[in-house]
Amino acid sequence: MKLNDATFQLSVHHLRQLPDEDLPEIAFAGRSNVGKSSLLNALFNRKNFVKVSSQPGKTQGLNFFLIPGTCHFVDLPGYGYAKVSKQMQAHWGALISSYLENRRQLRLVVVIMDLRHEAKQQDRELLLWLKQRELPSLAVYTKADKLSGNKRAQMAAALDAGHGLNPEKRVIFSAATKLGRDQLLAKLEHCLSPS
Ligand SMILES: Nc1nc2c(ncn2[C@@H]2O[C@H](COP(=O)(O)OP(=O)(O)OP(=O)(O)O)[C@@H](O)[C@H]2O)c(=O)[nH]1
Ligand SMILES: [Mg+2]
Repeated sequence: MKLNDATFQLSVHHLRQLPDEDLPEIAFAGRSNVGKSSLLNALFNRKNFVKVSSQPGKTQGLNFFLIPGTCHFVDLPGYGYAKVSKQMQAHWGALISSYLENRRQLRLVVVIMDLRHEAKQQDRELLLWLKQRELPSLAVYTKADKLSGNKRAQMAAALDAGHGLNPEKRVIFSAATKLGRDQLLAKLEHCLSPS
């Protein structure tokens, strides 16, 4: 995957703005502020290419990044941020769910969680919702740099149990140290390869 050639393509706020190319898409979802945009920067090996903020609710709209000839990465707005108005939350929710539900090009939804937190209801609901729709998902436990080795293994096991995930189906990651980057890229490439 030629990540060095990646470019930002567009930010989608309405379904009619979705690109009509046939390229496969990989979407990155998760709670607000969990580190979705930082994970993309780590994959692209670039700082601040995707806008990151310590304030939740930074990413608005569905941001499409083009990896020429290969795929689109789609950075989704985070869910579960209470300070965004109910109306905005409803609009985002509707936009994201209709995108996930109807998008023919979608190959994989990467569901990003904070390794320091216990299994959250919203993540569980998203994973279940994806499973019911037979949409492939991959869990990533990020911010691993914030925990010691022992604690990492302990929290990862708790998240696996909380979400009923096989350790084969998730990656422990850090955008700060790039831990797990190669493993994650291998899994993304695998899902794009024709079966
Ligand atoms: N130490 C550490 N900090 C991280 C990591 N990933 C993200 N952060 C920090 O977490 C905060 C949120 O990161 P973002 O990448 O903007 O999170 P997001 O999920 O895209 O947030 P929204 O777009 O608001 O939903 C920023 O302050 C990042 O620097 C990580 O792996 N390690
Ligand atoms: Mg973001």
